[in-house]
Amino acid sequence: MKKVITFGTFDVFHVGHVNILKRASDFGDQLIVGVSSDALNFSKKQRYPVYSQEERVEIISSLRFVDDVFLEESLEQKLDYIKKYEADILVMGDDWTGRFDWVKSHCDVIYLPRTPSISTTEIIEIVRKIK
Ligand code: C2G
Repeated sequence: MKKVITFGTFDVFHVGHVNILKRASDFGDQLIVGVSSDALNFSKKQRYPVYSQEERVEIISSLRFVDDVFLEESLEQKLDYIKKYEADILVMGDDWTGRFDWVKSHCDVIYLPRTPSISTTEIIEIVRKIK
């Protein structure tokens, strides 16, 4: 039984999020997702996500290729989460390339190419312009 773990905010859920979660799930038998908390987002970006952490957890939990979801409270706790969920593989988008290589002593780390031309920031900009 191979367990895959991945992390993300998944705010204003879009097809790029679907793609990475689907591809991550193909690397093992179970996919566990750490959804970054509102407080973690605020500390990184000085703004809260559009969707609350409860809504984001509910959306991710409803996907058929996701088996377990938890709240990611801090980036530094990656290894604790990997150990707790006994993950064999960490999958992240390639905007994070190299950033989590330090957990390689405990599990495989794979960075997958992002889906081009779509992002939460871009969607927010487009919606802002619509009057
Ligand atoms: N993603 C993607 N293609 C896009 C947009 C996002 O593959 N067009 C991927 C990202 O690379 C990431 C995941 O979707 O792996 C979630 O993206 P974000 O919600 O932007 O997550 P982020 O804020 O980067 O949080 O511990 C790490 C953080 O929790 C990651």
